Amino acid sequence: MQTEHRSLVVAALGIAVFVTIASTLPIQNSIQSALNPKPQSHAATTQAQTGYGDNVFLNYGFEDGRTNWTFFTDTAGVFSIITPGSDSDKAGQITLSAQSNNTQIYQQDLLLTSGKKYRFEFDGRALNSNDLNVSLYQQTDPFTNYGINNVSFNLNSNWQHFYYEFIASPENTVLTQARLRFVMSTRDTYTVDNIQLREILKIGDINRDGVVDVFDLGLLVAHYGVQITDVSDEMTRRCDINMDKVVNVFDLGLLIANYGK
Ligand SMILES: [Ca+2]
Ligand SMILES: [Ca+2]
Ligand SMILES: [Ca+2]
Repeated sequence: MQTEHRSLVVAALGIAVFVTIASTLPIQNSIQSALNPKPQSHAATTQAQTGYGDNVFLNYGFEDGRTNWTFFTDTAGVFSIITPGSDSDKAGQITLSAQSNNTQIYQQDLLLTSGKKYRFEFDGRALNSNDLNVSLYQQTDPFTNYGINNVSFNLNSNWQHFYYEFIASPENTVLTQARLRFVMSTRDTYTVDNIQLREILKIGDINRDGVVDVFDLGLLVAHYGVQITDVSDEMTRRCDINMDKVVNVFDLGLLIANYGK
């Protein structure tokens, strides 16, 4: 086992050196363009992309009104459908007219597979720039967290696109009863649209073009050794394939294991 691991590291580093050299050659331009990630366009969020599975949410953009979404408030709050949405006809809006300890919209019966990597995304805004907190958990007792644990998203009065990537947990379980909820507590008007949760299909496909190849390796090498912090950009985060907060040999090993796929 130890020997196998060492061999992998040696092989990985060999390829890393190759890519470092290759990046000084004409291929540099291609690697550079891959380094400039495509903007988080709204168009990209409304259709399946290569390298992603299907969106697990139904009525993800509120075009069917409130269908599939459940609203709860312990105070004076209203869930309504407004128009226009961020890039479509409709969006979901929660108007909270008092401080609340428990106001939420959620969708449940979401199907996930533990150990798989997922990307959660949505468009959001809040008139007075308050936070939305998101959790993904088992909808029944014991309410096990499935990978998004009360994560705060800082909304402001303009539409912004947010995302969060995670590995569904716990291990070795089919998560048939997942619920994702948005929780809001401060008096404000919150609007959300294009809510997505999709499996990232190809481990190591850092630039998300559907194949794991030299361009992904180039990106990983370019970010090699970088620690992931709250301010890290998306591409740096993607290079940390195993999500242990540093781009290192383990990420390289995962990429190489999937190389050419
Ligand atoms: Ca919409
Ligand atoms: Ca790729
Ligand atoms: Ca890592």
